[in-house]
Amino acid sequence: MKRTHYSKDIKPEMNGDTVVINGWVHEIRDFGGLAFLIVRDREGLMQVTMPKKKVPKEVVDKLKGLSRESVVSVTAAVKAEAKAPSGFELIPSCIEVLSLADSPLPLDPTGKVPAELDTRLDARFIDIRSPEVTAVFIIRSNMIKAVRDYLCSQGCLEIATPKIVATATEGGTALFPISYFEREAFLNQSPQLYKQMMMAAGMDRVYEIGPIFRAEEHATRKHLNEATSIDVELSFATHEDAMELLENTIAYVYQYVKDNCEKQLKLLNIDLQVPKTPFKRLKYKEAMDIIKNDPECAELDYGDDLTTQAENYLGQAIGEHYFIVDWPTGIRAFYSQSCDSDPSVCKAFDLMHPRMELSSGAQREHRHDELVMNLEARDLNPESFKFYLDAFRFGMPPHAGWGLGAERLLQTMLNLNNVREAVLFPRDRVRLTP
Ligand code: ATP
Ligand code: AMO
Repeated sequence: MKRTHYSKDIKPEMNGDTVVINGWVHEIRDFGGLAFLIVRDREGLMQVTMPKKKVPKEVVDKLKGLSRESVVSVTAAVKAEAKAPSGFELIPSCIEVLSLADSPLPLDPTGKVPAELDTRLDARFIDIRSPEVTAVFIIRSNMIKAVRDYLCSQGCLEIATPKIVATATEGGTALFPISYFEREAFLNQSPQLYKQMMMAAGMDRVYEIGPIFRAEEHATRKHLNEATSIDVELSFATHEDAMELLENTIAYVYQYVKDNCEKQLKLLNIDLQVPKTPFKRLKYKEAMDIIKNDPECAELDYGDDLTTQAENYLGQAIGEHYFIVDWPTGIRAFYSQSCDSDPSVCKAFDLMHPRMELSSGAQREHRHDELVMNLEARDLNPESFKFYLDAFRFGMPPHAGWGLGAERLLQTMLNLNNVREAVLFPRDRVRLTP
């Protein structure tokens, strides 16, 4: 049963070698004298060919009662065969049935019978078996590895911060309360306060890839209630430095996926174009001037946050990744630093993909007294932020950073219709299982 090869590692040149493969029964085709068993593993499909005269009877007999999606281990000889899909077929000397699958199946992983996303998510473990869905998650794994490799290469240390917290950080969305012994606590919306505190701790450049929780009430194609955030914070850095690291991270990830996931991209029919850096920087005011041309955004004024319609209109006008900079101070989080020359504008930015916002960031207010004023201006109580504010009293370097939604990055890279397709087990307004 010990696997010797994944499907992708078997080559026609191995003609005559004996291999052990493990996987699921993707298809059974029995033509009397000749039967084919298509076995699928994580990496692809393999054809097990059984000319009944040449294969021992006890092996052929294993086909009786064998159902699709059963788990098998097959010991077989490799035979180069130009007519087989991968240029080889496997002639079995032993088939072990490790787990017999019930029927009917809740879902067809061969994709021949299409299913709605909801039905797919209900039977997610079997949905993920389909080669296209597996490909999405192989790419996700590569994407996360690329982010780690790149941020490490840029001198960032990986950190882990608490997910059970006492305060909100992102004003716009609601918190999930939990009971924490006799006190009220919340699931974290962002590692914001903690990554900033790591600047006071002297960690200099940090990143975290971790869960964030947001009580978004509505169902959209880009919002999850549990998402993965890629967070970065850099000391002695400006928002310009943070934007540069962000655009380079995006370009690196695209290039890495293009180079390492060729097979998966092909399966998903994606011709991945690595975005060119530097990305366009559009001032919020300039963005508003463009949006004004859209009659559906007529009610939007300077000082408003961008609606989904406005984001879409802008995205179509620009057509590639871009930054929106120079935001009105009033609509950005308290930790953003305003511009010295004009405090009504702040050093915050959003990274946009034509389809949606991918990331937000800013140069932070690192001066204690100004930070307290920012909190008060937003009717937030500095007392609730004492543990955070203390970090600004005993030596806090200037710093900047960003948060990038991993699912949105994957969704836009692979042109997935719904952000739920970028998560194994999405959590939304109605979905708590599986
Ligand atoms: P962020 O979480 O950084 O705010 P976002 O892309 O969700 O990122 P928002 O500013 O929250 O950006 O939202 C942009 C627009 O998306 C909103 O103006 C609103 O039109 C729409 N939107 C945001 N949240 C929801 C939601 N939960 N349901 C429906 N629409 C939403
Ligand atoms: P923000 O609230 O913009 O900023 O979040 C950063 C990024 O996280 C992703 N994201 C989500 N993805 C899916 N579903 C959601 N409900 C969801 N909410 C957020 C988006 C978004 O751009 N503390 C700041 C970051 C910073 O300044 O460093 C923050 O959390 O891709």
